[in-house]
Amino acid sequence: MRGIRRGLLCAVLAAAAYPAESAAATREYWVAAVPTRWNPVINGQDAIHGARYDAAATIFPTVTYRRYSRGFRAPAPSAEDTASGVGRIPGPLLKARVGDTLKVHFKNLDTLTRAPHSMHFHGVEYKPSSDGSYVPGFSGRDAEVKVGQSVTYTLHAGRDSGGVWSYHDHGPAMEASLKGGMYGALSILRRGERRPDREFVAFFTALGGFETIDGRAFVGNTPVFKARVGDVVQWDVLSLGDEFHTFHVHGHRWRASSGVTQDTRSVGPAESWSVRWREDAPGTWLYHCHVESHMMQGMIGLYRVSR
Ligand SMILES: [Cu+2]
Repeated sequence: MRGIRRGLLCAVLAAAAYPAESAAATREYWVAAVPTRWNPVINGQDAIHGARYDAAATIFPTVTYRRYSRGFRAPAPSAEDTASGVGRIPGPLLKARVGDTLKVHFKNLDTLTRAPHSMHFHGVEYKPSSDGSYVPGFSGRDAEVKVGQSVTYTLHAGRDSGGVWSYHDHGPAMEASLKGGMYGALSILRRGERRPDREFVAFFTALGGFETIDGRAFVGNTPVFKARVGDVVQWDVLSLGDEFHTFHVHGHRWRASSGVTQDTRSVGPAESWSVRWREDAPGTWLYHCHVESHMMQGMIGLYRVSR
């Protein structure tokens, strides 16, 4: 009897922690703005062209979003914290399904610049008090969270919210924050849509004097995305900043919503989209921005498909 009760209790707790994918749920995240030191060229080289970079010249202090456990008790382990596998740019990948309510608790721990910060989310429904955008004389504390303070943004994944969206600082220091990597992705499944076997976040931005994917420049520093033949893979492609990029993957094609087959698609500032395919091409492939100067300045990486 005790065993059965304990089993039931476990089932109830598991259901609370991991709501069924089909039922509308409230999903809570704890995210803080935290200082870090970032190196876009962490291995010190552009492997394709043989150029070397001195870490003293490429490392810089910055502030990024970091995932925390419930109640901001502790930073999340890095495996949960990073969307890309290469570090804290972009910030944590927030996930939801159409119909869900998201409660994102944000705390400003920026002891580096001590600027007020915020989180502003694309693609979802919210009241102005969860907009997170600084408008002098109009916006509230959601738009300028001071160091040591926190707010909660309440967002709803509406019927038209399915897809991938960016979130970013929209406080008074927004321009510097975006240049420093304070952004992340929000991935929302449509009704009845299954989660892919692999989800890759590729965030295209200029950062620290380089053209970066997920804050890193050049093969060997940018994420090495991995899949197996048969996997349904989803690429979440996003961009912020001042430039347009063209996402290209070697050896693969996908069907655009227009019905046209593509192997390259552009993404501009604050645009975002995802593509899916079932993997059938084993090998080591390149993915990159096809704006040539961007590719030369770092926007290129590896995609490994095993059998
Ligand atoms: Cu580009």
